[in-house]
Amino acid sequence: MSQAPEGNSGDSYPIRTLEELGSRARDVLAANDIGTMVTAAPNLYPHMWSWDAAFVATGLSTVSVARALQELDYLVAAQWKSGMIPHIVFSDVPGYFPDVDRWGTRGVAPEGVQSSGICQPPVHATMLRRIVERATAAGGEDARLAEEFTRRTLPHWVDWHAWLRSARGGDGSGLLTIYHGWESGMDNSPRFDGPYSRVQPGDMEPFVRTDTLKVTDHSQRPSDEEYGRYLWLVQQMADVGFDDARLPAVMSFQVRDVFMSAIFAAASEDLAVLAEQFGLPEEAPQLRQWAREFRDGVDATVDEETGLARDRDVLTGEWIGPPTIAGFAPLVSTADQALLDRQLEIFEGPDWTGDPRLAFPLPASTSTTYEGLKPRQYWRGPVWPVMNWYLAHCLRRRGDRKRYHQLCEASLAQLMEGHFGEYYEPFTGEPLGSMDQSWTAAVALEWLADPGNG
Ligand code: 2M8
Repeated sequence: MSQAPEGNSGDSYPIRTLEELGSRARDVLAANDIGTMVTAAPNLYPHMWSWDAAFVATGLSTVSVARALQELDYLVAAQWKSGMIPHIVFSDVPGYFPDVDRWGTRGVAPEGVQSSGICQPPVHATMLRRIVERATAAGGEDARLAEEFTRRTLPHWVDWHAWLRSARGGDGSGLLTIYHGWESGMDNSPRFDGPYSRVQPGDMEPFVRTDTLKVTDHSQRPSDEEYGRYLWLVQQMADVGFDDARLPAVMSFQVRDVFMSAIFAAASEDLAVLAEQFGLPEEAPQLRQWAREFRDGVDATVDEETGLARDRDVLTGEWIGPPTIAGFAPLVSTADQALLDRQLEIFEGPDWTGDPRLAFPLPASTSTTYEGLKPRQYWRGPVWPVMNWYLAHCLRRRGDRKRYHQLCEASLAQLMEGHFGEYYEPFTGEPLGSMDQSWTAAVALEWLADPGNG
């Protein structure tokens, strides 16, 4: 890449040493820290996002365990009475759409909390366990703070999982249902093309997007038509006061999300471990039961032919076909060794990280041989650093340090270009979307703290 992307001075790129990468990553997190929260990105996303905050916290814990815990504390303080942790906790910084007014959650969210009315993938317990392990290994004040925090907040994380299980996963399928693509975190993935094609926006307030003012190459963001559907779903929820019990009857988008379900299974297991360790052992059997139920639910979605896990459209009963990174959900949660082996073979094969055209052997958000691949567009093709680290973390937890280390080397090589992009073009390695994205900086710190070769 010869030119720095918009908004960056570009005079000191790329980065030359790993020390410099670490120091820049810490600078990014410090610059995005507005005191109460580390915003997801400086310009495009000036608020706290639920799963971003969990990844940001684990990255921050390499610098300061106290600051990492503060991040999770701020998020958990926004928990709704139902147990839901909202996908956005708004700061007072203007400029993001849809804002809290458009969400219409005032009076529904807890007093004093400004939030959206949907959720995001529950990576929190997994990241908290990682922070606790780091703090325990460090000992002293870090260990004390982590223990105090975990004992104090455990009931909240358990309520969060209980809400997911009852409001979104109580139908016996072992899969969580989402009512908006934003809940998956993979907003415009081709996973959702079928379900979104059946969402017909009705009358609603006109709106002006702000994301396309910030990412001026609009081909890197979802289309206006997609945004119309996103806003319509927000309105459908607001019309029933975000009442969980009424959503199944009114929502025109309902998908059993296989990747979120795998995250839930893995995080329920992590939460059980924390519960046993920090004073809530009576919750552990229930959490382990949910872990098994959702692990089995995820395994049961695997397509014999492709070897990939699949979402299901609740409203049509159809399986969802496109080969996206969500197809690797079993890498996160399965206990079936034969399935794991098959998934790893596909993961390293020519449709994924073994595609010789790739700039770095890292998984794209959509298979690079898929005819619908859009290599520059958001969740339709680019490589997402946060996903690389999360999948590698899951492999490391299984004892696979070799693959963790390989993914680490490729990821660090990619990140040396120095902009901490939100996502990257798979074939050229060009950073795209927002620059100085917090979770990208956070996972850079994680890779540097444990390259997996020790
Ligand atoms: C993206 O999503 C938001 C909506 O939630 C957006 O496009 O405005 C997604 O990549 C999501 O996964 C992420 O949490 C969020 C903030 O980084 O941005």
